[in-house]
Amino acid sequence: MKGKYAAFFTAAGLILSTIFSVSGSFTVFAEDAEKEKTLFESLSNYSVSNGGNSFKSAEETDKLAALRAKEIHSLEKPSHYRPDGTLYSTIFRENGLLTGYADEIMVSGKDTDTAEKALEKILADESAVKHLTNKNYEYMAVSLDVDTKNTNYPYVWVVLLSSQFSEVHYEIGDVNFDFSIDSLDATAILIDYAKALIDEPTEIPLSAGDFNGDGKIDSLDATAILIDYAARLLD
Ligand SMILES: [Ca+2]
Ligand SMILES: [Ca+2]
Repeated sequence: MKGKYAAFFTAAGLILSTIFSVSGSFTVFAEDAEKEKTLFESLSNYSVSNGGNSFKSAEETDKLAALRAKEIHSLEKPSHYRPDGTLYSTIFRENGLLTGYADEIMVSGKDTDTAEKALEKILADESAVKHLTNKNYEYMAVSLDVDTKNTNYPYVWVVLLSSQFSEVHYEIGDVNFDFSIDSLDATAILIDYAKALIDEPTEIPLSAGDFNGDGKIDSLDATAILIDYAARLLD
């Protein structure tokens, strides 16, 4: 599942939004919520008109899109890779959602302040359009994050597409998500750690692989998992 169709644009125009409501750690701007709704409907209509699904929305995936938009703003430049170095799709597992297919469309820049402008950029992107009409995707979540202090890209739009999902709970250490913590997880951690050492993209989110809780994933986590696993075998 690739998502390499990032689009970055320049121009000018900032909009001040009014604070609408605050739920949990999210500040929702009324004006932004309207824009998200507009883009959601436009993309869903586009999909239906071109043989794709009429998208459903879900609170669970809406939350993930909002998280991703914030994450993108925390980076030096927009990326489908998360701050922990893993691809966007790990946000599903990390938040206890299991889904067969997922994709992320991202639009960011100085001029993408309206749903219409975001739509135009998305529809100009062939691979984004291909994903929009892919029948594997049933759910769509749209999030706009505005950070006026970010002069390079104050506007970040994230469109998360996913298939049917179910809620799951993974224990820390179960990095291959098979509901068991064993030598397979230790091996996966070592492979991921080796990739990190040579600056290759990693696959295990920190939330899943930091078994010893020291804030990083390395061979110590693999060792700790093996010791824990061996102790359980001997019990
Ligand atoms: Ca496992
Ligand atoms: Ca660790």
